[in-house]
Amino acid sequence: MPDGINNHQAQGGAAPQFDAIIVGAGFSGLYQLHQLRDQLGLNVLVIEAGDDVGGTWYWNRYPGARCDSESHYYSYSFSRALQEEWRWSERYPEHGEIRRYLAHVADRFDLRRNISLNTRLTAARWDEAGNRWLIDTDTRGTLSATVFITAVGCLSAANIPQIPGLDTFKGAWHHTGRWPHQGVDFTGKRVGLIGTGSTGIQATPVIAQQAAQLTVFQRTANYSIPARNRPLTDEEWSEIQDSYEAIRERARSSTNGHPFVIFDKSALDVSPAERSRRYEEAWARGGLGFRAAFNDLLKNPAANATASDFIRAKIAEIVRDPATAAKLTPTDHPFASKRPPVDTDYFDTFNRANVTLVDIKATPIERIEARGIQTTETLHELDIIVFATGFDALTGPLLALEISGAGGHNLRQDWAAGPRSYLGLQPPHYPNMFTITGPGSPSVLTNMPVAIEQHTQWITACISYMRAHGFVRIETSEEEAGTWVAKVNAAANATLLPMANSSWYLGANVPGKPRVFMPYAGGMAHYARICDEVARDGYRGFTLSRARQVA
Ligand code: N01
Repeated sequence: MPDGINNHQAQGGAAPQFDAIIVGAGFSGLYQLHQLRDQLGLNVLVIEAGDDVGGTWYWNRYPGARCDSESHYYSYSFSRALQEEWRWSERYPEHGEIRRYLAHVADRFDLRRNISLNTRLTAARWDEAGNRWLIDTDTRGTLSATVFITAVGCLSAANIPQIPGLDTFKGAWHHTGRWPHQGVDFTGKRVGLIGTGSTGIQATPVIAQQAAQLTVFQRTANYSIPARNRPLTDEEWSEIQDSYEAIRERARSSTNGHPFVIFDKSALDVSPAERSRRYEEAWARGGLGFRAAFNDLLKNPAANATASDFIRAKIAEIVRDPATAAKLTPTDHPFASKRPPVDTDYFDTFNRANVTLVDIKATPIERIEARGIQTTETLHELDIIVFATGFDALTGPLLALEISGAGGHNLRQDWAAGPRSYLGLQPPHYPNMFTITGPGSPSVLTNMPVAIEQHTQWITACISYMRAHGFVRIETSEEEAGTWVAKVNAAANATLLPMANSSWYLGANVPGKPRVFMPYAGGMAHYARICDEVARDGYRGFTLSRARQVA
């Protein structure tokens, strides 16, 4: 049993009290715990539903699951010793390696004693009289904390489409974000995979190698850039170690939290020959850095069209059957207006004899039945269905917590028309609550650890300030949230991001979800400056109160 958890509840006593309760033991929750406990000396508890640390990576274990950010910067930067002792094995970290890294962090900083595993938060309620949060859990009764911090990730609520007849399917089915820990054996099986986002694009080539037959059901064709994954050599690793501080600094001062050097010219300001040379080089290097080939790919439609056309031409080159190549070619949105996937042999996989592509815009899925998936054209007989259908992103994990705030407010109702939050850090009417990488912050538009470190450090500094000045309550207002939401919209509208109608950034992938652009697209470094200025101005936009004012 972690420190600080006692059995008052079982004995009918008051809810066990903590200075802070954090939900989630992934990248965010672990570092937030370390800071609050070891820097500020607070009594902190992390609640985690899984049976180990890892967060998003605890659940995402599907074949081919690895991060699209490169390993040496998809990691914490706060501890030089940690950075020096952990050696990543490949250019992109595979899911198991990320879990081993996070387990190492938990052990190294002795975090486990303040983490309650196998514990699910069932509701969180603001107690006005006590000026505290009451946190209901499934295994430990009700706990109480002055500060409530959500570290639940942005992509953790699985989106499983309501396709009629799924319950009648005689085979097995799995969502990639809830993958069985023991793995799934595809040997000799007829597999159907629905979804061609980053996940489906990673899983398709790996499943194709094992399955007897793979049928990929595609709703929207996607752009994808080769990842060019490979083992990191000792020489590369020592170069990374030598320049680590500069790499970290570049990532922190960038738009997306990646240490890319963005070429300082428009795609339209160079000759066609140079443009094509640069795209070829970026394609050969591989990875999300393709977006840095020019400085206006996400701002100028004509510039973007040159990148989109380049990738379309690559698809036509790689995929031998012209009809399949045509189906795989995206035409309805500009490159990178949806989160761009990176892949290992994705397009080439459609040259395999055991792989079929079904365009479900042309021949939609009608239902699932005992033997497989019935489209308007035919019945695809299957043994296993894989749902690579993504997540109820950003708001889904928060709304699942059933949070009630001050004055009878309820987050589900408050966000019925879209998330409202100041800086993506706190919604109005939810005092002393902080949302790490919440909607309205750069979050999913960045390399996540950069956004996570910035948010957790800001929250730690804020709590430290409150304690130093005798404040016990911090809250924001409807007005501040409204102004910030307008900035989030304006930042998105200055880019091509809203041009993708089916993007999960807009909530468009979940039926009935309000279509609101959720992450802040104004850039990570710019956002961090705004947060710093807010703090420097005595937490402008927040109201801080001392105990007697609260009572
Ligand atoms: O999910 P997605 P994902 N019927 O929403 C389709 C991160 N990630 O899990 O485009 C049929 O992107 C849907 O079709 P459409 C990364 O940020 C990171 O792939 O909506 N199809 C789409 O093709 C990524 O962006 C890593 O028309 C349906 C697919 O399912 C995010 O997670 C690795 C459907 C879902 O694509 C989400 O990626 C993997 C339906 N009813 C993922 N509903 C890293 O490396 C949805 N689809 C860190």
